[in-house]
Amino acid sequence: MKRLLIHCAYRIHNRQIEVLLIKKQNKMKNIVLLKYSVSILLVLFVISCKKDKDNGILKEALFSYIDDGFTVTFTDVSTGLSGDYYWEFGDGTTSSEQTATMVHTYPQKGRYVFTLYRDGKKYEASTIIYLDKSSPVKLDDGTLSDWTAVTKNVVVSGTNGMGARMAKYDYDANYIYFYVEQVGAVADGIIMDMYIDTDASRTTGYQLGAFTSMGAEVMFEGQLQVADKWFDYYEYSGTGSDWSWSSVQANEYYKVGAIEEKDGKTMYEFAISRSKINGLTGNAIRIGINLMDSSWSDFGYIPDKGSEGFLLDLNEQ
Ligand SMILES: [Ca+2]
Ligand SMILES: [Ca+2]
Repeated sequence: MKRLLIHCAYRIHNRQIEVLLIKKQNKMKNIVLLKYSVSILLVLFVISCKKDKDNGILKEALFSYIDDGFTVTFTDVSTGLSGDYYWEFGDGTTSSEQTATMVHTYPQKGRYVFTLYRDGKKYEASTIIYLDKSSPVKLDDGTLSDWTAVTKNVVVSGTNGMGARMAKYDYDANYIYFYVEQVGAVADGIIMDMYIDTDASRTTGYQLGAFTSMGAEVMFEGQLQVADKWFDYYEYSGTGSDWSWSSVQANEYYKVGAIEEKDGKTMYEFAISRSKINGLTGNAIRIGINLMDSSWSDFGYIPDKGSEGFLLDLNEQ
């Protein structure tokens, strides 16, 4: 079977969308697969697997969908079709309900292949959906007030946290979100080293002195609160406590949201992409943040220096 493979990348609502278009030329049948991580209120349109012209009238199956956590609303927007509906959700369940809008709640996080069939399965459209819990955090809303809704993964630094005050963490299918609070002004130029134990195992990765039960596979170093932001991505390439990190080149692996100065403190939010950083699609990670002043001297720790790092469960429902 001869196939034409076109692989292209689109930016839609700042989401990375990869589209695989496979044309089975001998059957004049097109299969379109959209591969992406979805998030709340991201509307996507999936085009048909078969497109016909009948007396000059275009006929194709087409749907859009919006997900909110594990609940997905599918809307039929097919062209030129009047026949029956058959909904295959990809979690082992189907529906033959004759409706143009279908709401379905998936049982858990995961990857699902959804297919809408029309006209006795003569026409179909299909897509892969990645689902995870939703997050209230938005990086494009110009405020940090969205973090008041994050109450679960809150880490408050104590005396051994020095100039650090607190962090909050959250995540969805696309990103892990971070909120950091530290004393001082943006102009102080505080530098962050953020260590991530991606397999939540002390026995693998860099053995930190500051966070006793962390073996970090990944480190980010940079300044996200300043105008000229940088945030370099490294993976551990040594053994034990050797300081040996390899720089990793990746595109758009982080993004920064609001930054505020208030009451002698600097607060800011950012996110790292789960799909672009190795090891972030597992069950849990440990996070340890070491802040340094502009002379690279210790400035703060989240959680406190000497603790085990913060275990972020990535399996919340
Ligand atoms: Ca925000
Ligand atoms: Ca590890």
